[in-house]
Amino acid sequence: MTRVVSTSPQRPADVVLDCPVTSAEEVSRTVAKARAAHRSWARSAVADRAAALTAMADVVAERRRELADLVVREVGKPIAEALGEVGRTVAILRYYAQQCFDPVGETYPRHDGLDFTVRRPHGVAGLITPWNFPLAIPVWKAAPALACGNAVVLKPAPAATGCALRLAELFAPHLPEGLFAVAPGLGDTGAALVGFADVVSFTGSGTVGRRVAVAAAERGIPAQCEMGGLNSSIVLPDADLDRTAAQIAAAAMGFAGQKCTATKRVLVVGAAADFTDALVAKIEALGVGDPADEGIAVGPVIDEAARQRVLAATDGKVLTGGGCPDRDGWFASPTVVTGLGPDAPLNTAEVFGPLCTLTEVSDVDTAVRLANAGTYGLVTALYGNDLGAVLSFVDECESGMVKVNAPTSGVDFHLPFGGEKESGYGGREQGKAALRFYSSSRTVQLA
Ligand code: UN1
Repeated sequence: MTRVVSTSPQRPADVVLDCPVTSAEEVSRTVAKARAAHRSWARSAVADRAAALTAMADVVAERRRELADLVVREVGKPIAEALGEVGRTVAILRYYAQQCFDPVGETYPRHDGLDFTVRRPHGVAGLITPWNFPLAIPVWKAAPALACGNAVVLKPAPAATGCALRLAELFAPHLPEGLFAVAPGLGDTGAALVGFADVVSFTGSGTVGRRVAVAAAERGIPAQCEMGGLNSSIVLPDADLDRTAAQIAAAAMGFAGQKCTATKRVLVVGAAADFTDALVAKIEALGVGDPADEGIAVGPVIDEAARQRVLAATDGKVLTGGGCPDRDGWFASPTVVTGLGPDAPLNTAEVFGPLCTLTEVSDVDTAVRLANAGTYGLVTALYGNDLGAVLSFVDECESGMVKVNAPTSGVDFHLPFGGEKESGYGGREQGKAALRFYSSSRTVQLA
């Protein structure tokens, strides 16, 4: 029988979790139980829902170190970022606890009656999540779903299933039975979940995301898919060299570049020599090694296949990196390459790893055109102080999120998150946008 096995990327012999996959029949039963739990949850007082989300926040905060250590062990995220992720998870839960009290709906008064809208939960939210934010992504989907009165069935990425099961254990005492369930598994389990849930939210690859969207459309249920990026950072001649290089180094290489928001293309307007030297120096100064050690910014990639993909994709003139550091585990060296045309594979498809391209371009319009080229549209950053260039960039850029003098990676949970084109489908996540996604509007007319 196929099993879900997750191992530590820095110590591949360390098996973090080994459990059976959830069969389609089990998924069906779990969803049915969740739907029953949702019915009374949807009728509960908003104060009770807020209290449950607050208790979930408190338990994550109490277990901060334990959870961060598990993230480090299971997915190889450097400890500083893992602690940051736990903090973000707590903040998301508190934010949606607060949102429970917000007014919803519209009123249309009439002298002889009243028309208004209310929002209703969908039922069971099927969540399919990646391994790279093993706490924050499940929670930024689950918290608004629960706040709206839905139940949740979570199918985590196999490589991060240990984190998901631990979250479920910690949440269990604070939620009605069956309201938050985890269905460990591979693709078949995810497909079964899309087949039974009432609303689906997915983060992962474009190939799977498109399948999820089609399957959801066939069932007539709402779906939201976040599917990666090939994010550019554009550097204008007047950008603060040191600060910009430091931010791009972290955005490209932090957590070994394994974020859908990571910078994959650096577009330098004008002569690139000084900026290139500064960027290479910042990247070479990043600590590479055991993600459990403080001060390490770049740990391993998730598995051997990911490392092989990084090595195979390395192309062009290598400015720094190339190859692997001499250590056990799935390490690849932080790598910057240059001299590649806009249609080269590395400038057109996302490689999840510590690898980015650098290209010198003559002017800002060309940079924005290159950033817009291709099928992705998640996040683009511009570094510089020319207000006219900034405003035209904000206007012309074809991505869901635009950053000015700020890194492509790193998101604020109270702001809408999501991409254009093949990066995102079905609307934004997080913030108030998520509350709209996890509920539907009902129009009421009182004559
Ligand atoms: C971040 O940049 O902090 O899967 C979050 C991802 C994104 C989340 C990025 N959905 O990498």
